Amino acid sequence: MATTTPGPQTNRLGLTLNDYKGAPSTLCAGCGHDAITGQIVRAFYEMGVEPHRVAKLSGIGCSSKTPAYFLNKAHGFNSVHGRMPAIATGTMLANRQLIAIGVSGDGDTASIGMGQFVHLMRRNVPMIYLVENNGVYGLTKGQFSATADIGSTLKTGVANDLPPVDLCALAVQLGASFVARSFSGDPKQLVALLEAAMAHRGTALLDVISPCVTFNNHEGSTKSYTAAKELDMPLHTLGFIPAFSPIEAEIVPGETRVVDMHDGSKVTLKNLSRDYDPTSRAGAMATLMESSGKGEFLTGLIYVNEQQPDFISALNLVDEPLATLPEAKVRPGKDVLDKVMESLR
Ligand SMILES: Cc1ncc(C[n+]2csc(CCOP(=O)(O)OP(=O)(O)O)c2C)c(N)n1
Ligand code: SF4
Repeated sequence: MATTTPGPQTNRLGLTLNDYKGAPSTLCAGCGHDAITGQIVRAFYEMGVEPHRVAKLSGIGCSSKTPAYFLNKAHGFNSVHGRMPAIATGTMLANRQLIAIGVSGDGDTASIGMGQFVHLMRRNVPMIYLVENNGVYGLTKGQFSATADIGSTLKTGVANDLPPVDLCALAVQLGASFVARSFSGDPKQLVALLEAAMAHRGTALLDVISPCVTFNNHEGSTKSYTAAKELDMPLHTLGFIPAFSPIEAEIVPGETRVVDMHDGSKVTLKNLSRDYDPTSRAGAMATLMESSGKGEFLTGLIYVNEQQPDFISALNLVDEPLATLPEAKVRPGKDVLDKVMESLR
């Protein structure tokens, strides 16, 4: 009797997981960044996003190389070190129909790119901003970055004595409307957060601890794989229900909190030990301060605000993306610009 081999699984667009993959990675074997890439591929596949609707953006660093390893058919721009936010802002202003994902490193964001990061967060530019946070500059061979914890040591034994920048606390303070922290070694949580970030309209910051196995995975590092696993304190177990899934799935009995996303999707948060409300900005700040004081590393959805207008709505732009707007409709029009130029001769 003839047997049929089952075909590859497909998502709601009829695409396979392979359709969301990129070039083979050239990073060190075991790098946390590659684990994150795998979850980005899965999240876009599960959400059934058309790859050509995605804009991948990055700066410079091992982390900033990773957009080459997912979504081959998406648009991509690899910018100068720390300058990805300006490019991302321009991209989204020109074409709001794109889904933007920026991948950065802790050096790229918290050191050279800090000024750009600050303004992207306060503008609430609609995009996913993912920091692959390993506490060091991986590409330039392991110097401390600004997110390294006090007392953390380099491979050589040199200790860091400067206080770390907490990117989540900074993002909440600056006005980002979705702030989460995760770990490259927790695929289930990371996929749920990525999917929720995709459904969110505004800046979704994902600060993901991603151990650098070559320069920051030794005893004495607080961002090694073992340390992250030991210190990790999940705020809640997370589930994400996209708007296209059956709605019954949302009703889970017990101490469950459901956050409604603007597109009808739901994030369900099942509290573990603490009663946590991710919609309170002051509560998010207090929780972050408390956990860093205790040396814990909190993961989960820390803050979300679905009401805050994103940068494009705040600017009151026309519905049609600027990228497709015919010249006749652009203001100031050509005749006005010609007159201005003439007056400057
Ligand atoms: C303007 C500029 N300054 C410095 C560098 C050198 N440089 C390249 S990558 C990098 C840091 C990368 O660290 P991080 O963003 O944490 O990414 P990782 O490699 O750890 O993923 C630096 C300082 C550069 N390329 N350009
Ligand atoms: S140097 Fe570190 S961050 Fe860079 S690829 Fe290797 S393990 Fe990853």
